[in-house]
Amino acid sequence: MGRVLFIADAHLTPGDERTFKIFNRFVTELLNEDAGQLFIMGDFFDFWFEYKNFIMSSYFSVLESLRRLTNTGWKVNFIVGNHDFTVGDTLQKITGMKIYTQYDLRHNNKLYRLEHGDLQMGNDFTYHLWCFVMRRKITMCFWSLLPPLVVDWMIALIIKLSRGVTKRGKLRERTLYDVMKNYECLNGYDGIICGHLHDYQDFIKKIDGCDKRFSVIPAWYVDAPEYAELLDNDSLIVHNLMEK
Ligand SMILES: [Mn+2]
Repeated sequence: MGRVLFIADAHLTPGDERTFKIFNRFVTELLNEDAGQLFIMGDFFDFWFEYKNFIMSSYFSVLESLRRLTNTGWKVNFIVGNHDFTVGDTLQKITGMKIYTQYDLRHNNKLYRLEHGDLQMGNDFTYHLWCFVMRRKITMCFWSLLPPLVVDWMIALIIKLSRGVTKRGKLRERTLYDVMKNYECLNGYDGIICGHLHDYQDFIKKIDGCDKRFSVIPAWYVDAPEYAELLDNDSLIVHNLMEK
């Protein structure tokens, strides 16, 4: 069995050709090795709204890369983020990826809870209310009635404004353990692996006398395209595609 890899928060933006190219290069390298598992930990797209019959052409090359990966046997699992929570059947069909809001990863006799992480960020009521409204079917229906370009423009604006709501700048300085308020969701798990916070973290903390792991996959930046690998011995290491 091949490697277990993670990438998070690539925030691919239409027109951002450099980031697309680097991601495609990453995929080309993976195609030369034994098929493994790739977990895309959310916010892969800076914005994705899923239509039945429309896909932004800017994303074609990346979607094609993902399709090549799954065709060669790689298991690609896409865990939705706060920028791309509308992904669904269309993306799944085109790429062969599987889409999850949360995934249970069994590895080396351990069970890890994988999720993007935004919903674990404390008790920010405004943010949870925001997610509740945005992720309703009725809200989705409203968006889908509008022309794609209008939605594109409106969502870009909302994302810009919502950066204040998620208090991203502040979160970056804190650890996943500190910002999480609901440790009960870790009952039955050996730990949690997230994205969203952008900086690599890997800590063991005691919760009710049990060791729990708190890991954050670093964001994939164009200048530092980092991805993580969970090794057989359970350590989580970070690779930089540019430092090979
Ligand atoms: Mn996020």
